[in-house]
Amino acid sequence: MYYPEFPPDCKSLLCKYLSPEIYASLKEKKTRYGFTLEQLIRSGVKNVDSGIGVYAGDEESYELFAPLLNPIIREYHGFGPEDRHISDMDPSHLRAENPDPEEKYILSTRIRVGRNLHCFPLGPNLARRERLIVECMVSDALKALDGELAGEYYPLLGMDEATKRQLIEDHFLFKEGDRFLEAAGLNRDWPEGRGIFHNREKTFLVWVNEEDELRIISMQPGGDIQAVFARLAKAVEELQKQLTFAFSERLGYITSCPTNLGTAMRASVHIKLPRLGAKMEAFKAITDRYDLQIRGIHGEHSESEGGVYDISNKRRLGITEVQAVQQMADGVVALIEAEKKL
Ligand code: ADP
Ligand code: DAR
Repeated sequence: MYYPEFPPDCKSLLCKYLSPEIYASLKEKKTRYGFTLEQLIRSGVKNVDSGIGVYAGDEESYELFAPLLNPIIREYHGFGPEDRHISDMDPSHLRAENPDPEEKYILSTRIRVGRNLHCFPLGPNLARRERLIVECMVSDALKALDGELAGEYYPLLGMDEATKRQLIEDHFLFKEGDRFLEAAGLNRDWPEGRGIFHNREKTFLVWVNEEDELRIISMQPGGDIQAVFARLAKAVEELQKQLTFAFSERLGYITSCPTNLGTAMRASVHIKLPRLGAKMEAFKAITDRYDLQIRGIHGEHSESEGGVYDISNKRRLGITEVQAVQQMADGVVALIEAEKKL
């Protein structure tokens, strides 16, 4: 293994922080689950247009490869090695009235958290058998849920193409892993061991073995952010009775990509803002003020369509779940006010 060659215009945090000295100090190291530096950086070495470029293979990666990962975490989250994550998923601490009760702007609200099983490797380092055991444990825990959360688990293996395409088009199911996830080893043995659980109304869903071992999702049409968060908090509380999630006092919930550490939460709305969309400078001034991301309506690397944007929290680590949702809700109020003025 040799020090990777990055092109001069490489902008990933990997090429910014992987100095030859850090590379030399880490290149022979291996975690208890056998994960190496070469595996950690493979995605960013193969995809030099990555934003970050690394995916962890287990909880231990974040300590063993800290000389590389801590500067990346500091730059992305503004979170230093001495900082400690605090979690708060108590819905009574959230003040998020529906910003759009007449449903003129907000098409839908979605809040998700990533989770991985304690004592298992993360996705990039899961052996085939381990991934099937994770699928079995998680789907068993999901089948035990009752009331509003009760539903069915649908393995991706054997799912007919039309159903899969419709679920993706309707924003319920994940797309097959992109080249970044491919290079990280997250698409190995695809589609075996992957699947989606959802209740009848498709307001509570869980992705199994996509980028993380669980993506726990609460979503519904309209802007009732409070109800979406309350459902998610209840679901996580119920699942935590049956499953132990990878969690660190320092970094919060452990995820394969460092951008998802801490709350591992994305709280988003799909919102119609055609006038603001024609004034991107003003649009970005508001989203910057509330630390929000503007994205397309089919998730990462997608475009907005028909003046509809995906607005979500940018920060996930060093703020609590309630603060992340509060920031998104307050930002959406400001965006709707600005759209009305235009
Ligand atoms: P994640 O951040 O959980 O990886 P993405 O942001 O990539 O998820 O989006 C995954 C899917 O969820 C995409 O189809 C996206 O359109 C959909 N999605 C995200 N936010 C919303 C929302 N507020 N309403 C409906 N669908 C959404
Ligand atoms: N393409 C990778 C992913 C960064 C964040 N998105 C995730 N984790 N889905 C990159 O390094 O740009």
